[in-house]
Amino acid sequence: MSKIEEVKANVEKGKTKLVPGLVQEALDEGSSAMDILQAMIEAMGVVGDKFSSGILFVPEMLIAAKAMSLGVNVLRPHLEGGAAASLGTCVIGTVKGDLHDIGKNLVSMMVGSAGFNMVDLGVDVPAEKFIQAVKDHKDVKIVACSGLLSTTMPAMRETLAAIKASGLSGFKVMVGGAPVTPEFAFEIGADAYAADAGSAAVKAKELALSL
Ligand code: B1M
Repeated sequence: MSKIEEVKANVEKGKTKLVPGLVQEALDEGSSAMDILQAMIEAMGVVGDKFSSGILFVPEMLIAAKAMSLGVNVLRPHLEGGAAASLGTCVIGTVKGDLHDIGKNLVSMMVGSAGFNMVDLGVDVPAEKFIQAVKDHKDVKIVACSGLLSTTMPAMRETLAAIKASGLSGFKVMVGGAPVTPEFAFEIGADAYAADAGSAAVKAKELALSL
């Protein structure tokens, strides 16, 4: 089994003590940070499928998520681009009712690397908190909303409606997350949709430069 396959297998099993060391060993062997990240994302896909099939339960999902987060911490310096922050501020959060944060954290890391100051509101973020953050921070150019549950897509819609109703301007809104589609993004009035963290960074930069 290659080191990357070991990383994947141990994220799936939620081996929190082993994963950081294996990620480091994979890097030391010359694997790219993006390939290791991709393997961990695939592992979470397997965990999700096993959850859907009733083979795994919430505690196992939680521990696999913890293992992945620890692995991402090891990758972080290799993924971050280190651009001088000059594109403005990006407010990011996972919408109300939704506790998933791994994808949001990856998006935050990549968008930050593209040159934004990140204001991360965390998970389960109500619309008012997004709005308050725009008011509280200077130079907000992007509001980024993540959602992983089909049941929290209405919260994403409500968040965008509340932002629009607030009358605040001078920034663009980007949405993403597994159940979100470009069609849904368009329907709820988002300025952009991104499928993954890398394209979110590209999109955020494009949006900020278009303002
Ligand atoms: Co949850 N969960 N979960 N879960 N969980 C999913 C999402 C699920 C698909 C599993 C399944 O059934 N197959 C399913 C949702 C089904 C649906 O809605 N259609 C599900 C469910 C049902 C639930 C609970 C309801 C389970 C329960 O309690 N009965 C519950 C809900 C809790 C809540 O939020 N209120 C729940 C809980 C949890 C844990 C807390 C145990 C844990 C999360 C821990 C954490 O995040 N710290 C968890 C996990 C780990 C998962 C899976 C297994 C993995 C998610 C993940 O981290 N993926 C997930 C199954 C899966 O994804 N296949 C599942 C890796 C991550 C890198 O990918 O988050 O998709 P992702 O992010 C990507 C893109 O989506 C995109 O870029 C990222 C990186 O490339 N992206 C954006 C994300 N945000 C973006 C924003 C952007 C742009 C792109 O712009 C702003």
